[in-house]
Amino acid sequence: MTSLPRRIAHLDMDAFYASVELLRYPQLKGLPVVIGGRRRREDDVLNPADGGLDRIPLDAFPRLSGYVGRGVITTATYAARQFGIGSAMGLMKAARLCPDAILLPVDFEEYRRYSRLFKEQILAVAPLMENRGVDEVYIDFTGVEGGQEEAGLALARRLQAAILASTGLTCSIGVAPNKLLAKMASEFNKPNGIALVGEDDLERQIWPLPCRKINGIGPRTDEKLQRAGIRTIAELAACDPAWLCEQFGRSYGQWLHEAAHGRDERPVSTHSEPVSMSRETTFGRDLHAVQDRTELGAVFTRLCEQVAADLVRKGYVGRTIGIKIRYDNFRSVTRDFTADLYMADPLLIRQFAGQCLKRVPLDRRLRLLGVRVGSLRRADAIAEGLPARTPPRRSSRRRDEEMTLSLFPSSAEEQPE
Ligand code: DCP
Ligand code: MG
Repeated sequence: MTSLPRRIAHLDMDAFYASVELLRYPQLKGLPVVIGGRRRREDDVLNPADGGLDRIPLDAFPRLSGYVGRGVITTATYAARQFGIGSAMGLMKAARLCPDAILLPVDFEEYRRYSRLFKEQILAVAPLMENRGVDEVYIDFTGVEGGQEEAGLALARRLQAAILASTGLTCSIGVAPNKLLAKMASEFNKPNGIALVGEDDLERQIWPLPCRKINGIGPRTDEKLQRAGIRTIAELAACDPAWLCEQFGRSYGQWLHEAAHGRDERPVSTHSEPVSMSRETTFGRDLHAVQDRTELGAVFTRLCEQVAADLVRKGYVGRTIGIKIRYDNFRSVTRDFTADLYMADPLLIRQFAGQCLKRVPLDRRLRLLGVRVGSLRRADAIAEGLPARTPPRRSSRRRDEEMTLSLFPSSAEEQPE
């Protein structure tokens, strides 16, 4: 039996939330539109009693101009991106860049409906699909009928056509020998594009890219690499693996080396398990760790309780506890700690998250706080509190802290809300 070459596709919808909105309001096609913020009174016009959404005149749509508030953009149409607007940007900043852009509120239910629709189309053709979130999936083309034709191009075209026909939405697809390269490739010809990356294309197509383009290299690693003069994937590939292990720890160091050489053996997993669960909140006003200690502590505790409840409801335990904060200057930092036991208990999560918080500077005011629990396992597979088999790993640079104190008062001391 000859084994077929591995062909893995990564498919990602184009400007997903915005494109779904444009299906309702086709008169906005080609215009700068951003999706974000809560529903406001100005948005009421967008739901006329007679349902004629496509007849709402352009000048009835709310604009970014004069926006005051703390909302953040989830996504923007490609026309809006030309003004420098993009995901995660504050709406007030976007309003300065393009005051005439149309601002629509988010409608998650509708996006989830379209998410199910486009994934059904893929599953009808290629059953080996891994869900990666609301608008992206990996698909194993290897053994699918027609999956090897033109190195995957033919099947990618068929999928694009099927999704367009059933949803009216476009997507971009990358096909490569593995998930790592496919994920990068799907961005190459966005929107509505297909890109093929073969093993021989590594040097020409992948190596010139900045390290950040590797899914798994975050801003902190990138910063550290840049400080060492490593900007491109080619430069990363040329690094001595021993040096990478020294700098980033053994397993991540080795992974960096493999990734830079385009190597990735991960299978496409059809029963995709959640990787982490998190809760975050943007405050109504920026809070200070000292002046607003009680309020922050209460929010922090509530977030831990919410994540814990999510874990219990979905039947998971986790052992990597992390926090995310965003300062008033929009800089974000994250910290995490991997414990040697799995947990779903709000007090335990609170304690570990509190330790993480101690490792970030808290002299600036905060606009956002988040709590995440990762390294998940199904609770029924691992009794809670049971030590993990692998030794604890700590991603912090400070390895000398004791897991005892938490920064904010623990929930036991807190006033009921
Ligand atoms: N999203 C969000 N907040 C972010 C990033 C994304 O709410 N910081 C949401 C809105 C996006 C969707 O997730 O529509 C998918 O994210 P993508 O990164 O795939 O972005 P888009 O699909 O919008 O655009 P692209 O065409 O670049 O994929
Ligand atoms: Mg997308």
